[in-house]
Amino acid sequence: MSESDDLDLRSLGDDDLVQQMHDDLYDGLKDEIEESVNILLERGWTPYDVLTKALVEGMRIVGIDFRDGILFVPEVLLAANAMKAGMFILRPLLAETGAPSIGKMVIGTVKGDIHDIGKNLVSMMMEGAGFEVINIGINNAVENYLAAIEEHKPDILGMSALLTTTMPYMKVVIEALKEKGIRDDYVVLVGGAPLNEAFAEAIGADAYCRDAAVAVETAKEFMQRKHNQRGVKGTSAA
Ligand code: B1M
Repeated sequence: MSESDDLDLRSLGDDDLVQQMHDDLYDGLKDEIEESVNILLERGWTPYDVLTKALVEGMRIVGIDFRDGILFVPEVLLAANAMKAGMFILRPLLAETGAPSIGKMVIGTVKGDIHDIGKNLVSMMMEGAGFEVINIGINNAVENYLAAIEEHKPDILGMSALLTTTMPYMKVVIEALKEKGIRDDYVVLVGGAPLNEAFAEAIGADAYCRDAAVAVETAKEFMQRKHNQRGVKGTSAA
């Protein structure tokens, strides 16, 4: 039995509750995370603050102890499950802008990689910003990306990789786009903890996105440029 079983989460002040959520995430306590997310929302917290201050920060702590060999895969899986349960509640709230779609993105984690929390977070934030997002999941081979862009005709292709061993696969996908002569039809954005700008440039992506907020801003900038280009073309043709 965990400490949280006999703890009345509602009796905690906001700071203590957020602290407790970090502990509950660490312990993989899905029900407690769901309850706490709902409590914070009832108290008027924005979905974005619940996501970043309680869930993402909690997962950051899990990541440090995973790296240091204090937590192991089964425990991290439980933490990830709890995180996802919290995200599940927040997703529709973040997406609730009612705004017309400002662009379309296909996003997936690359082949050999099953990490999906960050990618899902990016999806949620993009939806919240008014993008239509087609999330093709994890472990995607080139063929999956090609099939998805063929079917959905997005403006943006997003790729995620969390492992140093899988990040080179992004280049494989970009090369495949080049071979098909369709590279320039899409804005390619990449992200994931081990990446950086230099890597994105080296593989021929359009931009590296450090986190979900940067992904949204970057995507918006590219969409703006696209609209401006259209505007210029429209003017000269007229
Ligand atoms: Co894994 N894992 N893991 N893991 N795991 C890491 C990545 C690691 C850094 C942990 C560590 O050692 N410190 C390490 C990689 C080391 C390396 O490559 N150098 C690692 C390892 C080694 C492994 C295994 C090999 C472990 C093993 O089996 N021995 C294995 C590999 C499995 C595989 O993929 N083939 C493995 C497995 C797992 C779990 C299944 C247990 C679980 C994943 C569960 C899931 O995702 N459903 C897991 C987790 C949870 C992690 C850590 C702890 C947390 C990742 C996470 O969710 N972060 C991670 C440690 C870490 O990153 N500090 C680790 C929270 C998330 C919000 O952040 O994903 O970075 P992040 O996403 C951010 C940005 O990066 C960016 O925006 C997001 C939101 O702000 N972003 C994008 C991400 N994708 C983007 C795409 C975009 C734009 C921005 O497109 C436009």
